[in-house]
Amino acid sequence: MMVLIAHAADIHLGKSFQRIASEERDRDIDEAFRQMLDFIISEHLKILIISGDLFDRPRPSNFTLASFKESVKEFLSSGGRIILVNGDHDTAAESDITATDLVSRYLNGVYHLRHFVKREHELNIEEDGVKLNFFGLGAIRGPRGLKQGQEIMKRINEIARTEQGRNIMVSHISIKEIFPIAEGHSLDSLPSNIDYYALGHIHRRIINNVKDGILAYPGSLEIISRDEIDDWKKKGKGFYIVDLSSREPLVHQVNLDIRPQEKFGISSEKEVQNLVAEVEKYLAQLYSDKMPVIHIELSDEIDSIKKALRPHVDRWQKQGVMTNLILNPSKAETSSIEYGTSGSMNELKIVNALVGDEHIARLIIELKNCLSMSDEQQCGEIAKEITSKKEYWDKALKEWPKSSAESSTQKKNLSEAGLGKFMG
Ligand SMILES: [Mn+2]
Repeated sequence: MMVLIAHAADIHLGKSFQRIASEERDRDIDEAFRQMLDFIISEHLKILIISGDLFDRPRPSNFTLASFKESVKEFLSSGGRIILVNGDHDTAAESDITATDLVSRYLNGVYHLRHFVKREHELNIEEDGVKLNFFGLGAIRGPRGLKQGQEIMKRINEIARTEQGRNIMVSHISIKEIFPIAEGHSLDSLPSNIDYYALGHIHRRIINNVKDGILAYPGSLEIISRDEIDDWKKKGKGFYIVDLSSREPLVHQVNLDIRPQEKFGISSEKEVQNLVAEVEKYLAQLYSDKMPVIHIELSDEIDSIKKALRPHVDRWQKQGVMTNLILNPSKAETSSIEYGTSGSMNELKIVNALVGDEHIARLIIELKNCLSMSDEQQCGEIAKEITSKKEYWDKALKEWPKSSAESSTQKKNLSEAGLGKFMG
């Protein structure tokens, strides 16, 4: 007899790829999710773990919620169960209930573990005579997140020790040793007596032996950021099927058929013909029934390159290729690989480079995080603090009118050239 469960993470339902500005591209996430569920149903699996970031926002649109319900209908009605924790993307302010709470309240078979220790009354799962114990640790926002996470993991450690069967920790956290540029927990601080650490947050695929168990990040289900293209080429995108029949879990990687993506770079007008040839070669060799997304990074001579590229970009678009021109990628481009929950060093660096004041930069990041959690009162306080820095604003306002006038002319030229739509 086999004890098999599916494990996915970082699905980001409802994500809109603003830069590509195509409804078809936005639908890819839903399609990947459905592809996964079809596979799980055809393999007769009954348990799907989602380790956070099921939704891209704490308040997804009604359309996204309805589409989720439609996607999981067949799996749930055939006796399937979905076990969730919140990720940093679908965590709301304390005062609000999250979309994951909503779907677990109103859909039978969906369980939201929250930060928790064990709920026998809700989750008494036995597969082929093996008891499965699920322990949850969702994303915790704010500066105390790591510390609270440590406390929850200590409790998990104590309870897991006394359990029979298989212990599965479902969590949305970053691990320092695996992803050093973000703040995270150390491998050492993870609870012991766990057979399978079902993790989410890092969008790459990782499988490691840790303590007495296996730690696994299935990675994001689709390519969420272009930083993930290299990992997708090496390891694919999709989810895991985990065999818990024996004490040592066996992890099988399942790859989904997703839209191909490729990155190109150019820094001089002289390289345009080369670049066009390179792109044409890539398109000709592509083996996929989906048209690709191509990202082109322009790092210098931007205006002249844009102009020279325009007819080619138009032609590719007409063929159905989705293009994303990135201007000055090193200067202003933020990366959507997941960072720590209280803002990352990279994010701070980027905002600081724009505003030239680290304290203001920290406040702006805090305000951004606050607004995405929809806690209006707290956001108001942060906004007040930002606007009260009189010295900074006096200086900044003297310097700003010039640069904002420049950028509005640039915008106008872009839309006249018809290129605006590629740069959304
Ligand atoms: Mn994520």
